[in-house]
Amino acid sequence: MREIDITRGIVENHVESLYRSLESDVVIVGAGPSGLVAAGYLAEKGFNITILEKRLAPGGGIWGGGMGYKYVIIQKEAKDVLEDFGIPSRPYQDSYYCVDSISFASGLIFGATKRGVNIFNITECEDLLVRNGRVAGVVVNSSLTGIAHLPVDPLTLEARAVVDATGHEHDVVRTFSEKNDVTLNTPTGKPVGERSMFAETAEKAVVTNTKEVYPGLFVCGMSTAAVYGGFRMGPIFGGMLLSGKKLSGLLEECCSG
Ligand code: 48F
Repeated sequence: MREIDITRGIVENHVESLYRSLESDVVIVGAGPSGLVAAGYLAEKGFNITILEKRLAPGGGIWGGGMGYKYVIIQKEAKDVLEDFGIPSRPYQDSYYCVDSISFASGLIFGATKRGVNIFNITECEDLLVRNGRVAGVVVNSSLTGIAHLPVDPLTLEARAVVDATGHEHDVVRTFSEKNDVTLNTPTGKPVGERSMFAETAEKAVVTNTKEVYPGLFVCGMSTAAVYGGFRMGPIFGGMLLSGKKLSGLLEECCSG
């Protein structure tokens, strides 16, 4: 056993992965439930999909369930998505299912990667690439660079579409709006800001507001609430799954044209 063979295997495969993502059909920023679902459905249709996740573990806000109690609730309308990803659930009352957050997170992550989604963890999207009034890619860096405040320049990946799936942070849209004199497709032209809890309305709005917020830039999941002024909903996740599914349809159209 030679140690450098282990190193060579890691380096060669990582670089090959990075090459594959240099020109993606879609780059999704954030590996929470909405981003993973959209990515999985699109990869299944043969699109080249990259996800960037700044933390060590993909899964976003799933792992903690509600206040660390490990189950989450899903409405029956989203049960198909659980089935498509092979995630077990048990019925709860008439219209809900209860899902163990550990099997939920791991099922979505494995479901996305086995369909060919290229997930880069510990990788942060710090800016966008914009050409002629259209978002054309992402500017990325190691999350460790940001944590250590090191003056290290980023790299760039091109994509036909970019998605802000960064949850409450709406990091991509917020940075884009702060840095550029742009008018977003929102009531104010800027991110409107998230509102307090009102689960039923919030869940519907997450799906309705899954859309293109600027040419080439889409929002899904909880970032739609921050961008379009939606309510928060807590640990009910059907809206996240349905948002990801809707987004996959929108992007399929966008990337097929
Ligand atoms: O927040 P998150 O799980 O996104 P989501 O799909 O789901 C929201 C729910 O988890 C929950 C909820 C349901 O009722 O309200 O909050 O909308 O995952 C977002 C992911 O994006 C990553 C972050 O670490 C998290 O894993 N992220 C945020 N900013 C960046 C990023 C960035 N600039 N670059 C890369 N990853």
